[in-house]
Amino acid sequence: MKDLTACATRSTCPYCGVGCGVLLQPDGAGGLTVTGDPDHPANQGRLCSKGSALAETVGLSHRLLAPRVSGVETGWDDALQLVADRFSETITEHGPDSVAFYVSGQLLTEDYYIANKLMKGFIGSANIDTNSRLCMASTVAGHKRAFGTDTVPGTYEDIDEADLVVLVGSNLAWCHPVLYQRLMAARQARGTKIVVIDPRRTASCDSADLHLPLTPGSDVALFNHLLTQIDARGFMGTEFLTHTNGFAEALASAQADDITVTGLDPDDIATFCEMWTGTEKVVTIFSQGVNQSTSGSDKVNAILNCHLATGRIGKPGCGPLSVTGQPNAMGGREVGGLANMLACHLDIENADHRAAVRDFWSAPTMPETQGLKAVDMFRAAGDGRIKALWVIHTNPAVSMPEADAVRDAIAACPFTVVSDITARTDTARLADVLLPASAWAEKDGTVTNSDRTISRQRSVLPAPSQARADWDILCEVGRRMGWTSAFDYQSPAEIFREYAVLSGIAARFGKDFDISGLSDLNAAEYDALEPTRWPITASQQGGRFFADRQFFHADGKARLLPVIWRSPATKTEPRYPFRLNTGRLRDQWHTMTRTGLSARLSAHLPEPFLDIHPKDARAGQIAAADLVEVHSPHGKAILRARINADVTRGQVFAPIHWTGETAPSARIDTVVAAEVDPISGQPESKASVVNVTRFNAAWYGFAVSAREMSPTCTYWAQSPTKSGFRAELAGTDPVPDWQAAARNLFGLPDAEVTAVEDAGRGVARLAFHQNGQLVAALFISPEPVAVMRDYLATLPQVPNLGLLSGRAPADMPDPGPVLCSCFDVGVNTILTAIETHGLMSVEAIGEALQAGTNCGSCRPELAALLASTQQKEAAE
Ligand SMILES: Nc1nc2c(c(=O)[nH]1)N[C@H]1C(S)=C(S)[C@@H](COP(=O)(O)OP(=O)(O)OC[C@H]3O[C@@H](n4cnc5c(=O)[nH]c(N)nc54)[C@H](O)[C@@H]3O)O[C@H]1N2
Ligand SMILES: Nc1nc2c(c(=O)[nH]1)N[C@H]1C(S)=C(S)[C@@H](COP(=O)(O)OP(=O)(O)OC[C@H]3O[C@@H](n4cnc5c(=O)[nH]c(N)nc54)[C@H](O)[C@@H]3O)O[C@H]1N2
Ligand code: SF4
Ligand SMILES: [Mo]
Repeated sequence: MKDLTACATRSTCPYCGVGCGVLLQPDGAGGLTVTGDPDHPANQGRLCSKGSALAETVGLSHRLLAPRVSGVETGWDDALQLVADRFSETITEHGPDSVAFYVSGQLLTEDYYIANKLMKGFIGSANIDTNSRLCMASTVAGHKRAFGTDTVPGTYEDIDEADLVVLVGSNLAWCHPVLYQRLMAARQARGTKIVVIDPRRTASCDSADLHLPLTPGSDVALFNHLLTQIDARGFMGTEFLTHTNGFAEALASAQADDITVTGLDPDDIATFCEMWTGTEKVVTIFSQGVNQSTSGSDKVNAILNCHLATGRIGKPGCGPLSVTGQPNAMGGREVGGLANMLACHLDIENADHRAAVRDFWSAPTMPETQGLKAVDMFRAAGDGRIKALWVIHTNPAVSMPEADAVRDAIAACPFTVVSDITARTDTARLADVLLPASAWAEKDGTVTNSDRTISRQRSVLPAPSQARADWDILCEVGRRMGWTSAFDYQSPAEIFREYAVLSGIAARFGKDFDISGLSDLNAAEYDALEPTRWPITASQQGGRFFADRQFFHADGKARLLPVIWRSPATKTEPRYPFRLNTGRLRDQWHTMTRTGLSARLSAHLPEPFLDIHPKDARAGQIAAADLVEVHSPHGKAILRARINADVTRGQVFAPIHWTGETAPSARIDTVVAAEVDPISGQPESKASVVNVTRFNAAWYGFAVSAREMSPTCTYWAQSPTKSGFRAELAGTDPVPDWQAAARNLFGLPDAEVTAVEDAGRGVARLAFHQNGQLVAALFISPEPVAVMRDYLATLPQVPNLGLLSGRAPADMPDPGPVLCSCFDVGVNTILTAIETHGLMSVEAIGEALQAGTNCGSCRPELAALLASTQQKEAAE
């Protein structure tokens, strides 16, 4: 094999906050080869399924290539002038707080710095918030309350060295897969114990020693109970506690709390407390099951209390570790992207901090109070207070709670600008001005991952057509609004240097974020910057916070917070008897604008679904593969029922990824209530109350096509396959002429058709051919369609005439849904191999089929499949 490292460019994966290093090698034809960077400290060469499939997402088929005003392509000059003029006019007429930016934890630090500088320093409003409000805000609030600033004390090496790792509200196996692989390696090497705290059984539970399926939202009660057990086991009175305040109050509050609200088995609780108190090296990893809650900040502090009470912080192998979601969620926190922060962890409401930043920027004005947080920002757009809005690198019409109201608010806003790489998003479709941004592999800048490591993202492909970098677009608008010198940057390196200097000023206020050691980087040094953990000063690089027991409150001490359990904001009632949990799938990234382009990634779970417990399904007369309607006071969604006991009774789970582009009736945030944590403003995305009823379809359909389809029926979900597209369909109205309907669906007015129809039974099967090749097929039935989908999905574009049975021929078995996306191995293939070859381990499956031997993301599922077949055998 050719040595890639010699000629490849080192960069960073644009998906999750693990921040894996990648080696990129352009193929000269617009494509790329992507491999893991063996020298990057985050991943040491590993990549997950999403990272491994990056090359499949860089094509230009969906790209936005020119600015559009009211849907019509224009040049940059007109578009930028319009944006600058409309923002300036709105500010003149209605004041700076009548405009807002809604940005993203996927922006590069340099983009983010400019957006923040423009809004807070020059426009003079703090109305810039970010999708990190939906993601990290509770952690930021919890860290600030406990430590005095938003410091992440843990590092990835702590995972390697821990003896107990507790995953709280984190499906690490699917959402931070390379960290999970690090955890698996540590477990192999030192027998690390793993506890998963999650109301739902997830892939991360497959290797756990203990799974605590607590009642949604009850984490505070569990960690409060742990604090009482820490006290009972005589940990208190240690020297470490002299470096903290608030212990007595926190303990009193913990003692007043009620562990029974967790609904957990008392023996399991006792086991957990024994494991936690009995192990010195404990790392508690937490994510959205903690943050996305109306008691998210309290959940964070309940966890931090236990680490502070035992001094298990600031030491190797110990500590709380909030894993960040987006590639630059951490960078955004550092750069002040949230409406309640200034750059470099300075506070907007502190007059001295404001003055320092204002002087540094030579800013004409500076807001004195916090701006609108995400939920309030879109409410203000909806009721007319925000009159000009710029959305950059995020898709709020899908990802915000009460998404229909958000969509309406964006549509109602008099002037909306959207910067994206594609026009095919729910939000981009609402824009007055749509600006083409250059994409990941075309951009230069930096990102910070979950353990404070700053890595370079390097451009290896030219920006196509008129696409421009986000920082560049923002600077142009700043200059056209009259602030010529403040936004006169030539390169990301120049922006980064300015930011590094500002961090040195922030450090004088006793702040932790200090990268002043990088203030003098020249262009070549910036280009060559190695992954580096902050702080980076003249005298210090990386290192560990709190090892010296110095915290960032004025008295230098950490604070334990008295917290007490509160139930989620919305309460179940007879009309809404279920609690809706939402989250992520292994192979999709958020609203799918990139991962959704990969046939391989889309094959893992190609359709939106709702997990429901078998007893609840039976009570609702919901059968396997039925469609269900999920209702709440805010909207409704239609999803495929998956009946299983991964969720407990009374709870249902749906993935977040489907949109108006891919499955319009399955936008799950339409039903999620916009209830927020009172301290962090983070929405409770995982605990809305809903009702679930069977969706009474008049007909169900399954279609495959060589070309993208244009479905119009009540329910549809379309995804790419290797040979075209597949779609699930359902409708409430009878269709009189299936042939005509199919021709519209496929855009095939003239193709040859073969049809088997039985109007009486409501069954129709149609195949369309052109030049002897199958181009499309449609299967209709009054019940959920039973055909071999994964076999049929391979057929378009090959000569085939005998497919209308919907069954694979005996010599071509149906592979089943893809489990290993790297080697395209389906569940049925794996099951057959397990049975015929008597395979007993994940390694044996790998040897037989290659499955699980590349990125390893599917290994938890392979293990689960093995376990289920072994259980079945034992029962027989
Ligand atoms: N494959 C993939 N990976 C991703 C992403 C992606 O889109 N796809 N997105 C990235 C981003 S931005 C983020 S923020 C992270 C999110 O990473 P995670 O937070 O790990 O992912 P989620 O699936 O949102 O939620 C985690 C778990 O919280 C559980 N949960 C729900 N309610 C509660 C509760 O009350 N208590 C507890 N303890 N648990 C609860 C859910 O059942 C779920 O399994 O993933 C990142 N990585
Ligand atoms: N119910 C529920 N809702 C949730 C969550 C949940 O768990 N449950 N999780 C929340 C969380 S944690 C998050 S982080 C959000 C994520 O939600 P979003 O941020 O809305 O989702 P993305 O799909 O990541 O949106 C990124 C957009 O940026 C575009 N883009 C890609 N590259 C570039 C670029 O270089 N420049 C520009 N300008 N645009 C680009 C993409 O095409 C896409 O449209 O969802 C939140 N919503
Ligand atoms: S774990 Fe996967 S998605 Fe996350 S940074 Fe690494 S390769 Fe990218
Ligand atoms: Mo996130």
